[in-house]
Amino acid sequence: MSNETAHAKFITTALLAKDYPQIRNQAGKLLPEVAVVGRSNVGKSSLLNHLFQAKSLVKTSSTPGKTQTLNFFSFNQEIAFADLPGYGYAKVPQAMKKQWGPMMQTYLESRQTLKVILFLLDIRRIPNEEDQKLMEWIAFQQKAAILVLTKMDKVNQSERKKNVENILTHFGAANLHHVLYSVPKNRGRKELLAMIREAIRDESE
Ligand SMILES: Nc1nc2c(ncn2[C@@H]2O[C@H](COP(=O)(O)OP(=O)(O)OP(=O)(O)O)[C@@H](O)[C@H]2O)c(=O)[nH]1
Ligand SMILES: [Mg+2]
Repeated sequence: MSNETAHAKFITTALLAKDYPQIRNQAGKLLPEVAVVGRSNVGKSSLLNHLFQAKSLVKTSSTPGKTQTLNFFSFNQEIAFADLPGYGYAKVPQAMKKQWGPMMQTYLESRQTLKVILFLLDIRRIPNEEDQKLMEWIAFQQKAAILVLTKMDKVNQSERKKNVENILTHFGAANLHHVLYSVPKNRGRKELLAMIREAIRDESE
């Protein structure tokens, strides 16, 4: 576990672009933003709590569809994070499903400070059509993406290796930056923070 201290703060919740916050550091500079995307229940909100070393700053649930709005946070006066609602869960109400596409598209296309997208995928799953489409769209927008394979504690070491290869092949991107993550086993935090910082540096050049 990294000893790096974390000072995370909840900023606000938003649905519409006009309500997105301007998140600045003490010097008044806008913070680069990292968005967390992926299907419902993949562990987006849990990952943010773990990154923040906070127990329940970000609301999580074992029931898919917990996060229904865009939720903004600041981390160490350094990085802003947006926790986004998930997709692909059958039991989520129809009205919410309809809202998801436009809400995501507006955010991903119009958010000026957005630098890096964390794309979460359960390490036990093969990316489906929805996952593929989202990944293609991210590539098309030329956004920096980091693939985070979540819940690595659920598979043994040999499955782990096989699954990672399978997933990368399905995305058709063997060179995609990726990291394995586990909240209960405390794995991946330090690596992911380093990858995020590097990606932000690259985007700012
Ligand atoms: N075993 C294991 N379970 C995890 C891990 N990360 C998250 N979970 C569990 O997965 C479930 C969903 O977690 P959330 O963080 O709420 O998922 P989400 O992606 O934010 O879901 P939505 O808000 O519905 O889109 C919860 O029961 C978590 O405890 C992990 O690394 N390992
Ligand atoms: Mg969530």
